[in-house]
Amino acid sequence: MRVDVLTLFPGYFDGPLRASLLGRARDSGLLSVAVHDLRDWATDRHRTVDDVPYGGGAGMVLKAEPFFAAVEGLYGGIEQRPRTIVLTPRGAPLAQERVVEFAAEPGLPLLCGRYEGIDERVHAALAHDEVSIGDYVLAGGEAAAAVVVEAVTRLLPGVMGNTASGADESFSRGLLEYPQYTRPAEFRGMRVPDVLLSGDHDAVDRWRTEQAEERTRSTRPDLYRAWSQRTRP
Ligand code: 6GU
Repeated sequence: MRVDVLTLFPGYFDGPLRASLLGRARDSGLLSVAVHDLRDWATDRHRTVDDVPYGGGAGMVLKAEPFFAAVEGLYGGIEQRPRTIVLTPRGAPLAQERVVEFAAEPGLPLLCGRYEGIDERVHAALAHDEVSIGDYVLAGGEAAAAVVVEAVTRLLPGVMGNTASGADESFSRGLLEYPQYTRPAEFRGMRVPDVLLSGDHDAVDRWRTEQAEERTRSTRPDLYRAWSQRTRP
């Protein structure tokens, strides 16, 4: 998988792309990420990438030209670009279903906006997907782009062995994870539930399902409603 990040803050990605899973995926050649400074495609002496909004109002808007020039430069033309993602608070909230689709693409251009916005013609002519990572305000799309890269990378064949699949299934099953424990059986007065020490695998499965349901019901009523409607129509 080839990822191209377009950003005003390339330095933002130095840490996340080297650490842990992403660092290993890149070292082994399963993932290649190139982080590009949008200013490299500005054409004036001051390398300007933003301008005042037509119609007035606060803040600056990222210009269309550098994004188009970058995509043309990187892929040899707009038409040849892979599935292109714009990271923006107006996008659809990222969910695992979409991550699975992204992971099947040969390449992903990730276009990072600033909060005030990007010229609409970038959205209209370049974006296949508009992605947000939640209902809160970030200064720009960089953190969201890092989230997309990490979520996608752990699904790439060879990156995680088979340790991903189990946990992913339980998420796509529509429930949050059940509680996990490891040794010791008692820690500072807190005991591991007896059922987990019982060796009764059916009882363990029942307990885990109950716990997952209860946890989902109390912290994610939206997921819980969808889950109960799916299994009990
Ligand atoms: Cl993708 N960008 C910004 N600026 N804020 C966000 C976001 C993205 N997703 C959630 N909040």
